[in-house]
Amino acid sequence: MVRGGLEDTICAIATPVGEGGIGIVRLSGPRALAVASRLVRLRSGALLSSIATHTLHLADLLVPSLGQSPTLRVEGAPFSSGALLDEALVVYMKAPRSFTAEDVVEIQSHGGALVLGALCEACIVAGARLAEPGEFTKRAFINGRLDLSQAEAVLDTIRAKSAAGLKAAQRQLRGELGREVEHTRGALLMVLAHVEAGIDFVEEGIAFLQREELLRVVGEAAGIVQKLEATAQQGRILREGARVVIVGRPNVGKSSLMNRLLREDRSIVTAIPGTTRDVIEESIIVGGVKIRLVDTAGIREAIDVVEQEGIRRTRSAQADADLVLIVIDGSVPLTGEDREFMKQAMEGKHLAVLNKSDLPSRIQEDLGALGDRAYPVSAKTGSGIEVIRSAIRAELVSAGFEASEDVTVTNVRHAAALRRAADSLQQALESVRRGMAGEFISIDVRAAADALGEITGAITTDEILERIFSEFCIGK
Ligand SMILES: Nc1nc2c(ncn2[C@@H]2O[C@H](COP(=O)(O)OP(=O)(O)OP(=O)(O)O)[C@@H](O)[C@H]2O)c(=O)[nH]1
Ligand SMILES: [Mg+2]
Repeated sequence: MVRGGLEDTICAIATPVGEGGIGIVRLSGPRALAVASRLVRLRSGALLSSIATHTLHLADLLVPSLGQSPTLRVEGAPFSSGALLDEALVVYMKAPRSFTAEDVVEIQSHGGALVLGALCEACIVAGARLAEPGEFTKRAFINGRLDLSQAEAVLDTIRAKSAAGLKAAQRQLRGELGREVEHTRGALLMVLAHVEAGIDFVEEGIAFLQREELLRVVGEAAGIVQKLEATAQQGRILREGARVVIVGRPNVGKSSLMNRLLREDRSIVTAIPGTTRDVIEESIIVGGVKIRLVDTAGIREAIDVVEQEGIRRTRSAQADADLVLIVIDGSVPLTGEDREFMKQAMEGKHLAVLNKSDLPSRIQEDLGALGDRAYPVSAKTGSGIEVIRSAIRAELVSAGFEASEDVTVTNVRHAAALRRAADSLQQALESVRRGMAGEFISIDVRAAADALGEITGAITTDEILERIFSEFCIGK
């Protein structure tokens, strides 16, 4: 990992652009105090270098001696050496007790864009360099103050759009995710050491780790990883909403159900099978959860090209649904198409809706596994719709989740790494069960440990760091 650049002292405006009562310019790096000393004159007359760490001091900010460099220009207007820029409060935070774990000086001046811009310029003249996006947080990570998941939580905290999102980011910022992941990775590395020792000594026939013990430790790790991964899905649904797709054969009342749930006539309803030919999407809030409801074309042997395309879209919508509502017309006997549907949809998360309950039921047969999860409704009269609403919500957000204080994974990168770790651990468990050689087991355990290491940054590449920190803005 490139640790270069740390010898530079960086500066940036740390507060948002625009007018504010105060604005902050932050300096971090080995020369933070020296740079600040060139523009800060304490009102007390003391030297900046003599103040106690973490104490606040009133000061005048002066344009530093410009030497050979051209005049400092603020919006075209020249400021010469020694000119007064503003008055400010200045705080020095001695390494390592600062956000970056380096020497930090924060200058709190008035919050105008011009003042802050000039102040930043003055810091650069005095020897600092403008920070790159996310560079302060990156330094905190490189200096070991934060693990990578915590660094990302800084960004999530800044960007949080909902109370649930903020809560999750704060837990991650406290390092809870990092600790759980590192603990699991540690267990896997222990397994790895044993298994690899076993490989080396296989001739002597020494079993370094009993098979049962191996299954137990790897199984436990797999359980933790899966649990974390599950929270990622829940977290995403709470933050971004869920996609609920309505499917069923033509004319069963999909569009009518959609309109009922939306409480508006969004989708066209007619008695002609094959009315809906495209995917129709609309958002609703159900019990505080945002839902993107999707009405689709009924699936049957398509009559024309338009319908074929509609059906293709139905299938793709169904494939990336968080929940599928299978609509069945209860007023006519089940058809082969209905059964086909039920079979497919049951592979993922689904609810069965027995529509047209205002008409006499003609479904005599057993609905199979759908039976106890089939909700009778009438899209025509509205009966049963509220039950469907709460069932949808209950399917999407498990009861214990919102109340729980457990670690929640909210970051897409973390979720992807957990997915990979979970897959590798399943693979490893399979190999152990089948009595495969240690080499095979260790490959997968290693892959899982590495995937977990990416979350905390224990294992990481410059490319990953680059991508993560470039999402930050300058000053963070
Ligand atoms: N009696 C009764 N009729 C209904 C009910 N729901 C829908 N219908 C009727 O069934 C017919 C088809 O309704 P749609 O909502 O267009 O059905 P769809 O599944 O969207 O049909 P396609 O878009 O063609 O796939 C219409 O004539 C509706 O009035 C219901 O609950 N009871
Ligand atoms: Mg329709």
